[in-house]
Amino acid sequence: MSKLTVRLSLRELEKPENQQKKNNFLKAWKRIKQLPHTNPNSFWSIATYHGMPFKNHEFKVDSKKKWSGYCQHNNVLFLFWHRFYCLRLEQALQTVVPEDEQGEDGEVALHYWDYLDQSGNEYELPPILSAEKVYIDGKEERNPLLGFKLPLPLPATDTDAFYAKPEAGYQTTRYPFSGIQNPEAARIKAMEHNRDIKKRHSCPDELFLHNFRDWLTFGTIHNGNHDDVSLLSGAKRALDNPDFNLFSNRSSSHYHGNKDIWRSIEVVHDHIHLAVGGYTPAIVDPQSGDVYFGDIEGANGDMGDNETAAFDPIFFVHHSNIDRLFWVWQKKWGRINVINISKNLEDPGVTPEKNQGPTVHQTGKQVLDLDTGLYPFQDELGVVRKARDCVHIETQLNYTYSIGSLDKHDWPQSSLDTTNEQIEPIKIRVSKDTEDEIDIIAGRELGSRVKKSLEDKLHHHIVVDATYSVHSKTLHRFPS
Ligand SMILES: [Cu+2]
Repeated sequence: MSKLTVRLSLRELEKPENQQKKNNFLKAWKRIKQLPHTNPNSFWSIATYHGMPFKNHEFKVDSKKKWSGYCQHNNVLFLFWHRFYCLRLEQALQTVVPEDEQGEDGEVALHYWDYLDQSGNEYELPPILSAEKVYIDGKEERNPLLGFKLPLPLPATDTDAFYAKPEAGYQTTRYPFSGIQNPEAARIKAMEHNRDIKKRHSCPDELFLHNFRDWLTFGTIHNGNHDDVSLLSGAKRALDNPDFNLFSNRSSSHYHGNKDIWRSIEVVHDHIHLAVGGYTPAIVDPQSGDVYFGDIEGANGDMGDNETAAFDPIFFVHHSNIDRLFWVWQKKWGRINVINISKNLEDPGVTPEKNQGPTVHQTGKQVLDLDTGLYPFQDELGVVRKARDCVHIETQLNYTYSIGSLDKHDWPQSSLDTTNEQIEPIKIRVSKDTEDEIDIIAGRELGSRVKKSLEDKLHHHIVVDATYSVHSKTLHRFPS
């Protein structure tokens, strides 16, 4: 197996010893953006997986019940789908700066934006996300992470015409500006809004930073109620929850959880999207009577909506960090090999019709689990990827993360022994040469202490089948 790809924080990337890595990262970004849109490794191609342009136009909408992008949100597959998504982008970056061009210690990786890092000027953006100009191979160039100019239009469908970009050449937009282009009346309002911002503020970047700081420190207004959970404490609360469903997604945590105690990592993720893109409550156009999911008077940047968020490169350094926090949770709770998704059908995070609606190749009542196809991701043989294929990022996917915020070099062994009533037990066949099946707490990695206590119980030595975590035939649920 080749060397593990190591993803660093964008601040670590600024260190003198990482200059080659930073250069290659920027160079790779520049190149995937320049590839022809027909190239599968082009940024355009990969950005289109997430939302617009919609894949399955025969879905008649009911915009809240169907989602015609591939991305998974509000459900138990959110973290898995985006894990493969980040990997796909990272592979494209590595393709355009091949190994022989990378130089010593210049490995290309999808580095992460550690916005929860409280160790320095936490309320500033890492320079690589804000600088107009950067150096690539010694030449000053426009920073490829600032945005993307779409080579093709995003046509309006009956699902989500509001976010369509009817003309090619649209430039992605961030707070405090608006990128609304459709319909024409809405486009004109957005243009006026943008002109007004520029007229009144000599430095719109400061408005962006101010907004970002507000989200980071104070939380925000939801349905008129002030939510005073800062992003950092929200993330800590999410990581403290050993139940995968509750940790992973907004639908499950809203259903099960006490809102004051638990918080899913998806909500933390949402807040960064809104901090970068802007918040957009629904309004009705007084003239046409059309309902818009956005306030044209305010900011409406691409990161604030699923339809176009992935066209802003910042999306991927954000999701790399969310994926890292997923890995931190896995390490903390001993789930680096096995993750148990609860199939409680009352949980709205489990069936598509109760959350974002079915995506392409899904049905509304389907139960989402470790074997659900994560379209459009495939392995080398063209087999559709599943959550089960991306549980262990190092052994299954060959990458890892540096130690960032909320992470520890070694989680205390005791965390593996914590029991929690909410967790459904599963049976794991621990050895090939015994037929015994042992009940252990769901998803818990078979750490040495657990192994020892099982051995004591069974009075014989346990040989752990190394493949038990990734093959369904050795992993059974209790019949319900
Ligand atoms: Cu996202």
